[in-house]
Amino acid sequence: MHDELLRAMQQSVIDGAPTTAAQLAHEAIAKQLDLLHVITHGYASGISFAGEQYGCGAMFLPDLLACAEAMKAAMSVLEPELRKQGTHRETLGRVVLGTAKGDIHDIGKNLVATILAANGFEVFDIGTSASPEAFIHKVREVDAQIIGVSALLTTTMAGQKSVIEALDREGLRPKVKAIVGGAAVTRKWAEEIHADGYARNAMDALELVRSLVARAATA
Ligand code: B1M
Repeated sequence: MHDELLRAMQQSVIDGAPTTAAQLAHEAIAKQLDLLHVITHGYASGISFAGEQYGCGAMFLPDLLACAEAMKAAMSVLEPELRKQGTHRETLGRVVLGTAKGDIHDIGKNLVATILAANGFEVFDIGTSASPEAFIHKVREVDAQIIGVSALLTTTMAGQKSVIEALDREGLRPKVKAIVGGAAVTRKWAEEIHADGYARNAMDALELVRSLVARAATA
């Protein structure tokens, strides 16, 4: 599907070119392309390549920052459109979402938030580097059914465990279900920390949240 456009999107991220990245996003909307496909095979593929280059020392942190800026510029065009394309108008459930303490990565978490919101869930995004206390506070405030903790760094995965331990300590489970995800996270890790579910990407997160909420309703 539109290979040339996808390649241009990848390149705009690798080049750290926010204006081009945003222009290409507008082009995708105008052409009525599948925006999730565009994000995954265009921009996210570009940022993964940049991450690999950074990982092997061929790119430095300022370069990676520029790549992230370009990706964010594209996402700021695409995310409102994805929300608009959402079909559900009634609220299916409330989800508190954040990135684990010490972790500032938010591109993937924001995409998960957008997909959930576009599909009928009320999402309370508490941002990045969120402490277990912040998660607990928000869950109580909005009476959420689901809590989602994203982690991109191996060092901040422990923050997911801390949130789950805090939920248990506060007696909020099993009423509140905890899900985890992020590049560093595996299903095995999710099981190890007794999460209620693991999702590999934003669409999997949507299916997982749907099934957890449905199961809770019939329990
Ligand atoms: Co960072 N970074 N970074 N970084 N960065 C990684 C994660 C790294 C793998 C790069 C590398 O070395 N190859 C590496 C981590 C190594 C490790 O721990 N294993 C790394 C590092 C080391 C760092 C710093 C420590 C670098 C430094 O300062 N020396 C630093 C950390 C700062 C901190 O957090 N305290 C840092 C900083 C940055 C930038 C600021 C430059 C930027 C972030 C900008 C931002 O997010 N606002 C950045 C970026 C862009 C990356 C990479 C290249 C791309 C991440 C991304 O946005 N991917 C990343 C390499 C990589 O992942 N390949 C890397 C696109 C996004 C759509 O995918 O986030 O995976 P992702 O989300 C997916 C799924 O994972 C899933 O759904 C999403 C959509 O499908 N998902 C969930 C995510 N959260 C979920 C939650 C769920 C369910 C599914 O339920 C709750």
